[in-house]
Amino acid sequence: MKLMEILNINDVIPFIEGKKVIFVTGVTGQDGSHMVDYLLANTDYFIVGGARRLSIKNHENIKHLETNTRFKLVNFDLSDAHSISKIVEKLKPEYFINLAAQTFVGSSWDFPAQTWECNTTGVIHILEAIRQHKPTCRFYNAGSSEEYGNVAYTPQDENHPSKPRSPYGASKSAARQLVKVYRESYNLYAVQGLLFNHEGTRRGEEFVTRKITKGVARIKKAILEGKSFEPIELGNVKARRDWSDAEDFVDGIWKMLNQETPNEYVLSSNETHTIADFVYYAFKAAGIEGGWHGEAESSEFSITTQDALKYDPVASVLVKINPKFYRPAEVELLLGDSTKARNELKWSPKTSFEQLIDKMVKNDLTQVGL
Ligand code: NDP
Ligand code: GDR
Repeated sequence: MKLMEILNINDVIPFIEGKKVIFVTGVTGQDGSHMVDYLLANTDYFIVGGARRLSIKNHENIKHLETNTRFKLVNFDLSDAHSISKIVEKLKPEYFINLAAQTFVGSSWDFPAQTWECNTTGVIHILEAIRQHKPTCRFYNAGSSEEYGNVAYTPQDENHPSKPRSPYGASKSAARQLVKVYRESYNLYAVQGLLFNHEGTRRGEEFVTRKITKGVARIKKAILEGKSFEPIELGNVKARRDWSDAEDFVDGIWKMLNQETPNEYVLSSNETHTIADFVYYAFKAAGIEGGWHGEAESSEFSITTQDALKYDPVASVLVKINPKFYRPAEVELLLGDSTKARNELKWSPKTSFEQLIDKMVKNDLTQVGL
């Protein structure tokens, strides 16, 4: 794979002269890479993506953009106010879409200060840069249903109070207040969407959906090859999430950025499922019927079809619980109400829960050569 160069800001200038620019951060991640694809397909803007310089590049999600003449990468780190200011001053973007963050809720207890630095202080750096250098730039910051936390009512809409349960949720909640303060103080078009979980084939491997679909592919391959396999190990499978397809959400983000007045919107599927349900449908998508039995930490998911006859009871266990994946505090139930976005933005998700799982499992089966 040829590796895309990450340019310094001054080296990007010749490419954007006379062009209108959108700056997107987090482009090596799931949403950022889908956002770039969406903007290249649906707008005429030149897209500059912000990416960190790493010793070993992680450009898997954007490798298809290597030769695209409307896309360049620039060095970007949320923790560096000076370079963020320079980027806004030199690019003078029409839109700044911030999809970079410390995104893993589980890690936010291990790195609370770094989570705050990226997800909250980083947003102040961006807001200040926009205020000073390009106040007409429209700004999107990625907010999260994790801000709701220990929910007060169900389903959760834009009016639901902020009750975060993790340093991650708290960092996003504080960022929302900052975006609102800058919007009201300086009349900026600055919005933070309230996005429920969204997944897909570019999802990071430690998030539960991708961990499951990759595990399903690994186990399916082992079964087909007649080999033994280790079960997938999960934490709290009783938690409920409102899952959608990330590709549907980037359209909602773009619509939020293009209203007459800036406003906050929930994007969600308006359905909730347990992690245990996700496991069931993921194995089903790979042609493996299984069932849950046992309670709490001794729950197991094992093969229930006649395939099971080929295995001894231990070898037929597909998923088991490992308490190390439990979190210090859990968000037990998330269910969105995206009526406002559906009515005002004319947005709705296109991919169903089962279609999403099917797509992710098929992709991971292909990746293991099936
Ligand atoms: P990913 O984890 O897939 O991507 C995160 C991106 O942020 C990566 O490109 C990562 O770069 C980059 N990043 C992390 N730290 C820094 C930093 N210090 N400076 C610059 N870049 C950094 O996340 P998603 O695409 O899933 O999420 C996008 C946004 O949406 C995030 O803000 C997330 O919190 C939020 N969100 C996501 C939801 C979801 O379900 N996916 C739901 C609600 C909100 P690198 O590749 O170098 O690590
Ligand atoms: P979440 O996503 O915390 O909702 O944050 P994640 O997939 O990490 O967890 C979802 C739920 O699954 C439970 N779980 C496990 N989670 C992981 N990662 N690994 C496991 O083994 C496991 N077992 C059970 C978790 O406890 C949790 O209840 C995602 C991120 O994309 C955030 O950035 C975003 O803001 C929110 O979604 C909305």
